[in-house]
Amino acid sequence: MILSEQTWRWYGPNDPVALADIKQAGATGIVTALHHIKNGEVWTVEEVQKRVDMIEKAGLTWSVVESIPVHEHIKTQEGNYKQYIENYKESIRSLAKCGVTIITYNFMPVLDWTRTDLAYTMPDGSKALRFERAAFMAFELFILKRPGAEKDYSAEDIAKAKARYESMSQDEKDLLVRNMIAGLPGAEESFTLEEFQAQLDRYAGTDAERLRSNLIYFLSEIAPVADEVGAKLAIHPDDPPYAILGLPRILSTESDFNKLIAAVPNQSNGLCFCTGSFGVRADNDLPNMIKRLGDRVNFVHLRSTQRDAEGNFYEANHLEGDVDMYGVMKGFLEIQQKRNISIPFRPDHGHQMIDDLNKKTNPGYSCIGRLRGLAELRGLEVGIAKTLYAK
Ligand code: DNO
Repeated sequence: MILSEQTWRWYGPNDPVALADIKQAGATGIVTALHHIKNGEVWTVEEVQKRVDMIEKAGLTWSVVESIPVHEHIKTQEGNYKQYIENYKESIRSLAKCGVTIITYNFMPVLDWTRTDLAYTMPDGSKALRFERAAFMAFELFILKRPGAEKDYSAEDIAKAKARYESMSQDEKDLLVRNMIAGLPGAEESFTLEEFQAQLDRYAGTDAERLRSNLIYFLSEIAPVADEVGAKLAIHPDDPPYAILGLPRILSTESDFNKLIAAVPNQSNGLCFCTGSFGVRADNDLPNMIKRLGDRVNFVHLRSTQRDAEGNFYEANHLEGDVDMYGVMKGFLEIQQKRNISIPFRPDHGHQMIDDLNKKTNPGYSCIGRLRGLAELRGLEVGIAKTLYAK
């Protein structure tokens, strides 16, 4: 019986959650990145090895990189993008030399994940991350004032956005701007409003097809290197999984991912199956998707969201919300038995709760909420595995 590898995201030495805490949470693998190295630069063997040693000293293993950021110029194929791709290859080689062979990345233009509210109070007093559509539209239409944005919305939406904008105090507006563009943890960039609009403008000539072909070019360059050194790539889906801010999005569904595999069938070309990102779309059938894509799943993020009819969603407890976590876990176990390997997962995000409510934490990445998530997921996994596979 093969069980998955329990991992935990750690933001490095400045993370308020220490490696020793992670050990107590019962995870064995660390998911991290060299956040101090500038986007686009090479991760040298020396820097990688230093981090490996730090993690191993705590009795843990560096299992997954999340992420080597993809430089914006690679996404739009401008400027020095060829050099940045060479640097990316070099980083993959350095990691593999130090035994770190699962590499997560994303190809979302400008922003990584996006939420409007980082402290949405749940009925039990814990705080969750939330995407509120009216607040998002208010930001886009009335704060950022993105040229042409009105064309993406109905008159009814615009009226809702206006009412929402008018209901906000200046402090609430400032907070919304910060939440949107000052960079959630893991996002490597943060901007002022002017810089942000300038970044969006860079995509004027890059529609979804163009972005996809730039991703395919990038993959066709790096996947052979990953194959050669025994590394596995894991692209993270779009979050939220649809186009926003007039930017193209190309990894929101199963068919988006299948297009990448058809174009770049290399063994190393794979997926980070994120139930929280994919799960925001009701048309993504997660338990069947994980089974069908199973041969290409190199890493898994487990979390659930709760949608409503307005297009809002918040992050639910791991076993609640819209995601059929039982079905996903069953599929996940099945693919591991079939492939005869243990695949890492991490409890993705968690509510800020209990003592963490009084601490400064990384939004979504406080300790206790993720500890709860991991404990629930671990129990679910063992329960299913013993029922199905124990002899
Ligand atoms: C958010 C994360 C993302 C993810 C990147 C992967 O919590 O899931 O920031 O790490 O998109 O490149």
